[in-house]
Amino acid sequence: MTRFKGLAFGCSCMALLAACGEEKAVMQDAPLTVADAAAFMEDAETQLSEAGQHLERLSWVNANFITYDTNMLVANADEDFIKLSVSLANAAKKYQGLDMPADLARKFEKLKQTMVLPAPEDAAKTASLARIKADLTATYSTGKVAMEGEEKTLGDVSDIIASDRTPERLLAAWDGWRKVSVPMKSDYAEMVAIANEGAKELGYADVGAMWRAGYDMDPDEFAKVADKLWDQVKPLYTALHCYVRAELSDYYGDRVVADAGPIPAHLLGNMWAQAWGNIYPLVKPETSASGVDVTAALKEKGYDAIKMVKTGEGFFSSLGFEPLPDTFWERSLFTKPEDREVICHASAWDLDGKNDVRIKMCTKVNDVDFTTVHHELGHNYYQRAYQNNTYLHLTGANDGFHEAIGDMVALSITPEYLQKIGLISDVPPEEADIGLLMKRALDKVAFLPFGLMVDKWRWQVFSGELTPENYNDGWWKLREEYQGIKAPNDRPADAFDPGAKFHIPGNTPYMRYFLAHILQFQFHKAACEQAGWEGPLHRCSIYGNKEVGDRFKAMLEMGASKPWPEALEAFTGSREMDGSAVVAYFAPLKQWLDKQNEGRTCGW
Ligand code: X8Z
Ligand code: ZN
Repeated sequence: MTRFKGLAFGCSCMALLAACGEEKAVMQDAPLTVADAAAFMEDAETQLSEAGQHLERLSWVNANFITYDTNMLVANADEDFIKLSVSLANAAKKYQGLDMPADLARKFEKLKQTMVLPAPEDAAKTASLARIKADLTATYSTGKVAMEGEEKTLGDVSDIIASDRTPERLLAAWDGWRKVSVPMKSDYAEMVAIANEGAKELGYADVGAMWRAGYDMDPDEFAKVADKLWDQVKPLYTALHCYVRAELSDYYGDRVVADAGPIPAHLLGNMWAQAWGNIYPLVKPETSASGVDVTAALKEKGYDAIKMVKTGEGFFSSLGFEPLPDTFWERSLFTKPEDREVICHASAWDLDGKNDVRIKMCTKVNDVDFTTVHHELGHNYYQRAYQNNTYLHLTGANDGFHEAIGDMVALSITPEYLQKIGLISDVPPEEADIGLLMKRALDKVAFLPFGLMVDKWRWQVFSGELTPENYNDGWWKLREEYQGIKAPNDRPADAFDPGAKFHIPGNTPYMRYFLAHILQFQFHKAACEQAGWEGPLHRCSIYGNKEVGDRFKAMLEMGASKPWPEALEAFTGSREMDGSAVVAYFAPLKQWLDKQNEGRTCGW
């Protein structure tokens, strides 16, 4: 936690802030200077840091112990944090028009972005916003599905979607989970209205524009960048979709999956059809030698949650990162407690802006969570690496970077690596490559349109293009347009299916994951080039490469102190996010898919 550093004007607490500005006006009546702006900013960062840490600790307790009281406590702390952020962002307006150094000007922009959802300067609306946020998260995280005579958790129904192959049971699990979000809809609409008012007060068209402003470029320009990235990878997705639809049609019959049009969403192995790796056994290439079954290997070698995390730590250590502190092991949550409600959705935390980093996961021993462990640790190593920056720079170069770090490392989990750490004994022959690539594509390529459409939906909600009565239809329109999937049944009039995805009630912007699924391949390709790797990208692992680790660390240490193109350039040599690394990585699979798809009509 950054402590109070002392200021030229000695104004450090919120109550004094207004008085301080007035004092200057009365005493000196002098125009505000850049030095004034810098002093204001330093003080603002100190206050935000202290309030932020308080909110973070309460949120940690709430996420580990969801009760009526912890929900209330977190709502109160959130309310205070929003009030502080809004008052600082509004107070900052008086420095507008000053000719500031670029760095300071950028901090003033960032000062308007410390809240995901801003409130207007109105105490009652701020309190409502904070209460709704806490309620939505709690409703999602404690949601249960009545199925087969018992109360199932999201973890239980997700397991069914992952492994069951009977369409009726899959549908019951899929549909059951979507009942949890029905009561969220009116609160969600109220929250959108309040937050939009807040965004307008800060000078944004709406909350969506505010989110798009977080990328060191014009918000409209960013929307175009996202579309351009999608255009680069769309042919690959379409080929995968075409092949998977044909395989599922063979398996389930064309009464369940037609060989044209969108795929029903309950058959893709994931509750949100966002990553399809779980249906690999149904669609795996027949000609391919058998690949690696990481879930089976983990189970066979007796891995538990802690061993999975230790293995992840080992990878980062091999790149030259310091081991995780003892407090990480003492304070993290690794498995689902039986005696209380927790937020099971995996997350990584930084409690003090220094070394008090933790993860919170309801880890299962399987390949998906093995990857998620690396994902979460990526956040923690990033947080530790940038700790020497000031408050507003204690984050990723952009939010996509933050989500890409651990994923980039996980791309180096190759068969050779698994053999090195003793998880498997034999590395599969080259003929297995198409299978390995297929498994990766099912997770990573299938994710791309989902990663894009979630915030396309929210942007439409925030702009007013979608009104509450159209929330659900608008969601499925985008699901079909981008992912080529459809709801497996008629959706009831009161359905609020977006709310059945954690990040909607949780208000976590989602474009970050789309960007991360582009960036992680860009990072991986650059890392492999730095390592002098000349083989196919999917066989490259940077495990143990300290030189690559040093360059990686240098990018991470920058945090958000520089516009993201500079961070990207520092590691990859490029200043643009670029989908061509995804295309290069999957090129052998694309060729194979195109061959399989010959004679098929692809698209939906
Ligand atoms: O939410 C996450 C992480 C935590 S930041 C587990 N992810 C997205 C999701 O689960 O929907 C990682 C991939 C996409
Ligand atoms: Zn993440």
